[in-house]
Amino acid sequence: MTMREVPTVCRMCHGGCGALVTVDGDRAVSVAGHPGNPNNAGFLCAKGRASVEHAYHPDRLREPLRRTGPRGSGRYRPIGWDEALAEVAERLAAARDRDGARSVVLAQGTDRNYQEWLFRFANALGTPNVLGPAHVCFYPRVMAGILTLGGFTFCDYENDPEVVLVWGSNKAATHGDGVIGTRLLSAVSRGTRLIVVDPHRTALAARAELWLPLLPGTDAALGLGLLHVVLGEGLIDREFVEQHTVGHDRLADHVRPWDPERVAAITGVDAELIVRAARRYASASAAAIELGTGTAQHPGSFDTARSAVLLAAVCGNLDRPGGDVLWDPQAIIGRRTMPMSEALPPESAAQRLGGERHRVLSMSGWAHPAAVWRAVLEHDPYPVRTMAVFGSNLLVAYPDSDRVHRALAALDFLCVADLFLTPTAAMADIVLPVSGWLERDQIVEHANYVAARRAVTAVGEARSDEEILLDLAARLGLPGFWESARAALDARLAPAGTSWQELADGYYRPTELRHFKHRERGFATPTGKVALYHEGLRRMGHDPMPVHRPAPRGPRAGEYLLTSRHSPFYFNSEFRNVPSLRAREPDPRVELHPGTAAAEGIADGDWTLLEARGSQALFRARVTDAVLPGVLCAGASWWYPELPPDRSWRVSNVNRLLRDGDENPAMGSSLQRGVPCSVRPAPAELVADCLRGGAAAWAGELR
Ligand SMILES: Nc1nc2c(c(=O)[nH]1)N[C@H]1C(S)=C(S)[C@@H](COP(=O)(O)OP(=O)(O)OC[C@H]3O[C@@H](n4cnc5c(=O)[nH]c(N)nc54)[C@H](O)[C@@H]3O)O[C@H]1N2
Ligand SMILES: Nc1nc2c(c(=O)[nH]1)N[C@H]1C(S)=C(S)[C@@H](COP(=O)(O)OP(=O)(O)OC[C@H]3O[C@@H](n4cnc5c(=O)[nH]c(N)nc54)[C@H](O)[C@@H]3O)O[C@H]1N2
Ligand code: SF4
Ligand SMILES: [Mo]
Repeated sequence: MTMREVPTVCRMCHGGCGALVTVDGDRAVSVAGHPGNPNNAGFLCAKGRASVEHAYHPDRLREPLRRTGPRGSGRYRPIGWDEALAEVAERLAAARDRDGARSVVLAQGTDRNYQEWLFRFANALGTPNVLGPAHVCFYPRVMAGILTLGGFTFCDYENDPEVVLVWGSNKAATHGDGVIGTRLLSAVSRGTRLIVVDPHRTALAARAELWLPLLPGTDAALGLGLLHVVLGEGLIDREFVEQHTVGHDRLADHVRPWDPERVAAITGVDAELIVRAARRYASASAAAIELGTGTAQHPGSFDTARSAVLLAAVCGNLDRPGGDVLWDPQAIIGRRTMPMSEALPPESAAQRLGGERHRVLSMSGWAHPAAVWRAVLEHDPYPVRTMAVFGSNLLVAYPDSDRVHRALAALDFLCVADLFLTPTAAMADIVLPVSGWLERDQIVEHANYVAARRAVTAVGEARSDEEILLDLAARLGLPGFWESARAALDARLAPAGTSWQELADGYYRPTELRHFKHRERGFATPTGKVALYHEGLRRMGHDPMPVHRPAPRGPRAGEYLLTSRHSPFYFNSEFRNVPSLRAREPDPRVELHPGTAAAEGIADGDWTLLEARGSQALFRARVTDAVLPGVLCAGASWWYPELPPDRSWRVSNVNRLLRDGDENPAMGSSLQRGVPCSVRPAPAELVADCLRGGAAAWAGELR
């Protein structure tokens, strides 16, 4: 066989770097960054470089499995695809016939370019309940944009912003949501200046002109403070505000009480620094805002996102070259149209779990996890007994992991499609092996391009989520699907006048960047203008202007403010089992200030016990002055692939320390930032026992 090089798009994260895969026959040999891809220009991170190791990992699921022991025992036997899919289809149909389609919950984690397939399937089946982490991830931003200005914006790095406000984002390491951090960094090397808002002195903060080290969970107050300065000092784009916005005077009145001293007392950021940041942002010829999950995992999420959009609007940065540009998708059947939302009757959509309380989240199509667990455990407001999970490790992704565990244990039927037997998959009745990114043809749709991801290899009998959903749709007789995955690729591209073959040959189709679109057609809102004051939100029972929601309680003596961040070497809960990546960060880490370490008798590298809300978790201390005194920053989504049978999600899972209940009203974002938490050295026997997977861990010695 001959060696060949295939241009494709990496999906070890959802970043979307161009990749060149060297393939020997039907085996991928290596992956390199694609130098011709404008997004990453040859860059490939440590995760991307581990793609081949990940693809052929010995623990990859290679056949469908049926559970043979009690749930959670991890005992399975291989079965054929036909048997597996027949059973899943039968269980979904039986649940629909018995309790209605709404009693079936479909779950997906972070987006992997097949999310629209799951929504299409759910809508065709008739269930309003697709569960995902949208509310703590990307959607406060998405929905703040959609409601305020009729669309979602992204930073225009092609036209060199003078300033980028990096707000709760570690983009240089996380490359979130289709924007590769390298594009931001290269703008910085060309002269873009950074304002960074983060309790952690990240690599971006270290390069910033202004770093605002705020206390976790106080972003909404900062947003009000920035608006106070900008509106109070009249640092606005008057023409834009007059022609294209509604509610300026109400907003100005609303933020007047939020003077820098008041905001400084809440956020811990110097009043003087708040004023300088506001002036710097507002006086730039063009400025963009990169809003990350630092701001999203908190009851202030939607308020902060709204403040960011309002800042961009009043300063005239919307759709300006080098500003925040409204996304203008290509004409494919993609993110906007693929879900087939019109197929779900409005009376079904109105029954979405959590929708009554979190209306904006529900508008985006997502169910709320706390409401899902309640429906499973208490049948309130109606029973949920059946769940099918396509790529989500629920036991580590959501707050109150113990309740998630109880809910999974209580289901009549659980099916999990994954590449590995994760803690969540190990709870399933049927496990479906899915293909990794090197094994599937997929349309990649990001803000600035559409490209082809190419199948270059196969592993065992693994199938793509798209193929699985197509098969299930056929078995259930659902309308709106295609006869093959290949036919679907062509059909989805046809409205843009192209085909799968053409896209694969051409590889990369840039999305045309157009500025100042509102000058021709206004904004896609009911008034055609940007809603600074939002009447629709008020009618939904939510706040028409951003507010600050103080924490339920502050830290007591011996407590610190807990937050978390994503690791550069993992993707959420993935890759703890990939040796080259595990070697980079072998243990779960909590970062703490030298002052905190000294006060608690902790040295760098010690195992510590974090305790909050009555639960505990083990983390290894990393003592660093990069985090603020008084802050504990833990690694997110940790589990131990080496500890069967439950692959212990119980030992170092920061979400065991968090609860639902303190949520943003509009979006339902959970309180995961600034939670009072104690830290102390962990008893050596407990650590040894837990890391051996010993009796203590299983008996739940860690409460
Ligand atoms: N405390 C705390 N909690 C957090 C976060 C935090 O920062 N702190 N982050 C939150 C955020 S932003 C998010 S997005 C969520 C992430 O939550 P999830 O998206 O649920 O992330 P993972 O836990 O990594 O689970 C994803 C699973 O999908 C599998 N997988 C990968 N590719 C595919 C595929 O193509 N098909 C299928 N079927 N499976 C696949 C992986 O092996 C993995 O087991 O966690 C949230 N939870
Ligand atoms: N390598 C890697 N890349 C990833 C992921 C991963 O797990 N690993 N996950 C992917 C996913 S699903 C997402 S959503 C994106 C997330 O990408 P980012 O938005 O960059 O998310 P994080 O790195 O979790 O957190 C961003 C920053 O928020 C800071 N922070 C913590 N608490 C607060 C707070 O209260 N306020 C403010 N302002 N900042 C705070 C943290 O110190 C951190 O620097 O990354 C994606 N890319
Ligand atoms: S940033 Fe994401 S897409 Fe880019 S190489 Fe790393 S894992 Fe792949
Ligand atoms: Mo996310």
